[in-house]
Amino acid sequence: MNKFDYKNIFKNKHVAISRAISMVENNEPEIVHFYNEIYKESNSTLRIGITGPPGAGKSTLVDQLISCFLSKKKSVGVVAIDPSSPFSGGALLGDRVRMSKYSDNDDVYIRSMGNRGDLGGLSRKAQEVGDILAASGKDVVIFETVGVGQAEHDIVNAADYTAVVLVPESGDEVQLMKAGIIEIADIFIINKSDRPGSKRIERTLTDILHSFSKEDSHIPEVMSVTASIGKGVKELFAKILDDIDLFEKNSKLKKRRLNRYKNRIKSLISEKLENEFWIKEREDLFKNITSSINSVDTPPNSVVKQLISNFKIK
Ligand SMILES: Nc1nc2c(ncn2[C@@H]2O[C@H](COP(=O)(O)OP(=O)(O)OP(=O)(O)O)[C@@H](O)[C@H]2O)c(=O)[nH]1
Ligand SMILES: [Mg+2]
Repeated sequence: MNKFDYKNIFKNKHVAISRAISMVENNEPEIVHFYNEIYKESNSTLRIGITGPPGAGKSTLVDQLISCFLSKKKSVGVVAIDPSSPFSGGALLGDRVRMSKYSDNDDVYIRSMGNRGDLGGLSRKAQEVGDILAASGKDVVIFETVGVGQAEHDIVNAADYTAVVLVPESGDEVQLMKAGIIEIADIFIINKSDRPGSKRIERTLTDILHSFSKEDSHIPEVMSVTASIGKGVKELFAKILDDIDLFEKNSKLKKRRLNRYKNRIKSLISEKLENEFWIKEREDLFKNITSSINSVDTPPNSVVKQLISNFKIK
C-alpha cells in the first residue's frame, strides 16, 4: 500500500478522509503521527448532534439539513453512529441509500460508524472522526446517533448544539424524560407530524420543559416537521442558526467547547490507563484470583489491591 499522506485530508480528498477514519476505527497506531496536526485544523467547525429513537427520521432530517447548508454554501460532514450496530464504514444501509445522492459532491461526506464490539471508545472515535471531517474543511459536522441513553449522551457531548428528534408515538419517552436528556437538548423536533398526535406531544413536551427549566436558562424550542416532504424544515433550519448565533454571542458555545475539551482529556486518561492496565498477564491474574474465590464474601477491594499492586504507568 502507498504511504498515506495525511495532508490530503486538508485538501478535502475524500479518499484520504476515508482512510484516516478507518485508522481511527481500527485503532491503527500510525494515526498517532499526524493526529495532532489534524486536531489543530479542526476547531473552527460547527458540530451539531442529532439524536432520537430508532426510525424517528433522523437521517431523513439530516438529508434535509444538508440541503439547507449547501444552499448557504456550507459544506457538511456527517457521522452516523449506531452504538448497537456492529457495522461501520458506511454500511448502515438505510443511511447510505438515502444519502447516496451526494456521493459525487465534494461538499458532503457521510460516514456510518457502528460498535465493533470494543466496549467504550466509540464516543472518542466519533469525536476524532469529527475532527478529521473538520480538518478537511467541512463547515459543519453533524453527528447522528440512535437512541437517547448514556452512550448517546457521551456522543452528543461532542456537539456544540444538540437536537433531539421525537415522533408523535414517543409519548412514553416524553413521560420518562429525565432532566439529563432535557439538559442535553437545545431543541426538540417532533418529526412525522403528518401522523396524528403531533400537536399533543408538542404541547406535553413544552409543558414539561417549562416545568423543568431553571430561571434564565435557555428553554429548548419544540418544533414539528415532516422531514419526508421537507415541511417545516426551513423554519427549523432558521431556528437552529438563530440559536447557534445566540450561543456564540453569549459565550455558551465557548464554554461548551472548553468543557468538551476537559472531558476529552479525562476520557483519554481513563482509556489509556485501562488499556495499559488490562494486559494479558493481568487478565490472567484476574482470572486466577477470581477462579479460586467461590463466594462473594471476599471484599472486592482486596482483589483490586492485589491486581494493581505492581501497576506502573508508562
Ligand atoms: N410519515 C413519515 N415518515 C417519515 C418522515 N420522516 C421519515 N420518515 C420515514 O421513517 C423511516 C425512518 O426514517 P430514517 O430517516 O431512516 O430514520 P432514522 O431515525 O435515521 O432511523 P435509524 O437511523 O435507523 O434510527 C423511513 O421509512 C422514512 O421514510 C415523516 O416526516 N413522516
Ligand atoms: Mg438513521
